[in-house]
Amino acid sequence: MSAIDTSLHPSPSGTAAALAAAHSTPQPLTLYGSWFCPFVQRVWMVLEEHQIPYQYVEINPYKKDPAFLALNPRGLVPTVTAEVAGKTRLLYESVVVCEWLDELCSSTAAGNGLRLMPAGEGEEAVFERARCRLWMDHVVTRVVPAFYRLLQAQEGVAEARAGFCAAVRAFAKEMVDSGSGARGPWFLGAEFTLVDVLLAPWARRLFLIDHYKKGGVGIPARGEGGPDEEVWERWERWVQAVGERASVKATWSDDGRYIEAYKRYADNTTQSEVGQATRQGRALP
Ligand SMILES: N[C@@H](CCC(=O)N[C@@H](CS)C(=O)NCC(=O)O)C(=O)O
Repeated sequence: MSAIDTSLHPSPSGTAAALAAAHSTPQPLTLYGSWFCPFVQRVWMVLEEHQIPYQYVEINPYKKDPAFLALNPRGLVPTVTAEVAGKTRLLYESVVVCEWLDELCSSTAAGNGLRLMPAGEGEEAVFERARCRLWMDHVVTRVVPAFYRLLQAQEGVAEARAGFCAAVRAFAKEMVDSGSGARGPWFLGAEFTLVDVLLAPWARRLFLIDHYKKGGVGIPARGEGGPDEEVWERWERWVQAVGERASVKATWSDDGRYIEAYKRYADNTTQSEVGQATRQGRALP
């Protein structure tokens, strides 16, 4: 398709460029990614959190190279290959890959022993893991689609903004209601988990909506949250912590590059699968 987004910068910039360069030599584990892609950033963050060896290979998923399609028939990044215990493994879909890598890395000697899901036995721990999965699902099925609906909206911006804010508010309210804020900024308070990882790339991209959409994201400023003041303060605290997280910073290119890359989303001409699904009111790929 000629309108496909192939005009993107071919490689990461800023801190992500340095990180990609530091991970350019072949390793048993390879992440095929694109610097601009938030789904890739999830997986890249998990690798950085665990500090295990990996190779980062930049590709343009819009070009649908046959060699890439042979790895991932869906033709999407992130895609990961790994040699594990003498077997060649291949997986795609960012949530699946994040969960797989978190379990794999936490059990390998090369890792730093981190676990990005609450550990432990017993009903309480089992429930806490399930609650995390519920809010991971909320991010995937509610917040992320609403982000694209708002970014791509040409008409009905106010409605799209209200939809996005409602999805974010539900996430922030869960953090308030669970009392996690007393322990730390993350969804669970002190521990950084996959719930945070799954939403962080879009939180970091909120400035694109402020840049492109008149009226911006629409989250009330401090002191203007009315009855939801506590909820929006909790959200702000979480967003700020995301911006300061080392794995978020390390995988981030220059702001200006994202502004260029997301222009096609903002004017709703992108031919990406996510963009087309949003335009057609379908579930995201
Ligand atoms: N559900 C997938 C979505 C991945 C995705 O849409 N990646 C984009 C880049 S941000 C892509 O590869 N797009 C290629 C295309 O739209 O043709 C995941 O979570 O990994």
